[in-house]
Amino acid sequence: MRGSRQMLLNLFCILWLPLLLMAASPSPLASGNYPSAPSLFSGMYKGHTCVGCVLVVSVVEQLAQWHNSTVKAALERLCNYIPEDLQGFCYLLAELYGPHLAELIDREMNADVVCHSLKLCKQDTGQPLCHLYPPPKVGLSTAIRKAKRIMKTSKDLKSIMGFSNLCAFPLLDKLCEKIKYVIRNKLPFEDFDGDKFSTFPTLRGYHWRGRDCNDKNSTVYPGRRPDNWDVKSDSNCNGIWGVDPKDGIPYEEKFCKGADSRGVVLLGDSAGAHFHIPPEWMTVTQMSVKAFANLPMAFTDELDWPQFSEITGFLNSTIGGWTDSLYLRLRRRNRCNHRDLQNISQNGGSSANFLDLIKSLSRNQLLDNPAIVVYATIGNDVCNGERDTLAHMTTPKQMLSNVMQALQFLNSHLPKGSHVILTGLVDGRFLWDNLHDRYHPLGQLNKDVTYSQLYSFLNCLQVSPCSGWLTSNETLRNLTSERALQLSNVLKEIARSEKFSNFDIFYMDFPLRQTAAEWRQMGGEPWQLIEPVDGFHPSQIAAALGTNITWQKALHEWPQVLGKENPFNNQIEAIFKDQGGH
Ligand SMILES: [Ca+2]
Ligand SMILES: [Ca+2]
Repeated sequence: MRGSRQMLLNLFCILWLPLLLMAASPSPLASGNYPSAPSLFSGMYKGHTCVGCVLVVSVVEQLAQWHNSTVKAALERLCNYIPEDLQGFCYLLAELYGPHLAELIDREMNADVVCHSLKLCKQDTGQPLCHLYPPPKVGLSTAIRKAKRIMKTSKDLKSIMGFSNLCAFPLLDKLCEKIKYVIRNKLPFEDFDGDKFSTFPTLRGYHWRGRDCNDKNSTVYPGRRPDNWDVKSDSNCNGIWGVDPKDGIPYEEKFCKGADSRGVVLLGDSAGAHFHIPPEWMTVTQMSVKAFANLPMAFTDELDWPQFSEITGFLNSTIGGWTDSLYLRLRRRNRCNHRDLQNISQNGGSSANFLDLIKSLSRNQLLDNPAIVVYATIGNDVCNGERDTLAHMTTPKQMLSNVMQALQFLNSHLPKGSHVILTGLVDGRFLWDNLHDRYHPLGQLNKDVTYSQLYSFLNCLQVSPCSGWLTSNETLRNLTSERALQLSNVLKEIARSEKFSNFDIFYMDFPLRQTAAEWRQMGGEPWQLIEPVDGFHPSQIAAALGTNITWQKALHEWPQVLGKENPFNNQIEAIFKDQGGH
């Protein structure tokens, strides 16, 4: 079972990425028409392909430099670091691009020049040539022309397009359909009883929602009120069931009746899902087999790590920092809440696309416990990669309409006695202010790539996660923050004035300023609160510190949200220790 699951996982990695890229495009998935293979390299994929190429070529170049080896040896070294089942794919790419790469890099062409000459980076008419590194002395376009002359024959490169067409293979087409379904609906890939909870970790499985404890019965899942006090079996997966032989009282009744049990649900974006690209993947001085061991898991979790996140994290962090979360604190407060978590987030989540995302919520108004829903789109309503970024931001009017629709949906799906916390948008000026002159992981070996360079490269390609904040244009950064503040005020006003029958509603600012202040007091530096690879997302440290700030605020200002402290926690732990795992 384990072996076959592992193989499945690896297979996914190969299929997942191209499909995910397609899903990121606004139209094709919605209409059900998938772009044909060549179009993977047109439109919006083009920019990402260029970033991917520059990244990989940089790593290969730096590996050769660091180990004083040939480019061919560096490519082989890179493929050897990658988990075994994926190596075939790596060698295939190496075979395809290796000779060209070697030829170009040996002539001291940098990654920008190499990727332009391989046509994986393209210049749009009337647009500038995009580059990450400082241009070569002869000038970028001259260097690219020269490189193109060196490798006149590029026809064999066309076969790379075949990769995106893997789904045409008869054995893989069913799997591809299933993956598309998972990507589209944000529901677990492996869920035999269809209750939206899974026993499989990734592919929207239990890293995202509490682990199912019986995947053959759709009435057994985390978060429900216990069926007949769980006398015979555990119907809500909190590990508590059976009857106390001393007095004949069911344990659920004894310990959890009237205990104010509740779950936690996050409606969030990439920050809430905890987007993270391990810096070890692109720092040649730290590269090893061990550094890439988590690659299949990371890919099949969409490069998110919800299991360590601020709201729903439940496993000890393996990506630096530590794990602290609203869920862990609620569980500590009341052990009956065990496993009652749902992380309904997606990279790029905004008030508009939440309306679709929210449909994957699992909560039964009649059978389940109330929930605390955290609504947190902290940036995407003002963040986009467009050149006229201001014109593509959510307006306060749209925000009001989007949030109200989401709240109405929640009111018709949440059990009575639930709570909703609206989180304000972040002030992203923090990013430029703290990072722009620091070196990116790719620039550390040769001191040649700063965040400011990375940001302009991404802006040039129109794939920046946020061209309003990740820019040297101070006026634009201020305007973006101004809009973010206006949108936060919409949320604040909704929390103040709107009433719903099944939940009460609260507002809190995104606690970045307090997080930074606390981190300084602990002796840390502000840049450590930002993800090193993307230079955009909150880091593991920021997430864990944020939990405490949110918790303290709730404890002092709205304690009813957190429920009572369960006096039986120790007794429950003592009796059901073995079931306490996640
Ligand atoms: Ca299930
Ligand atoms: Ca139970």
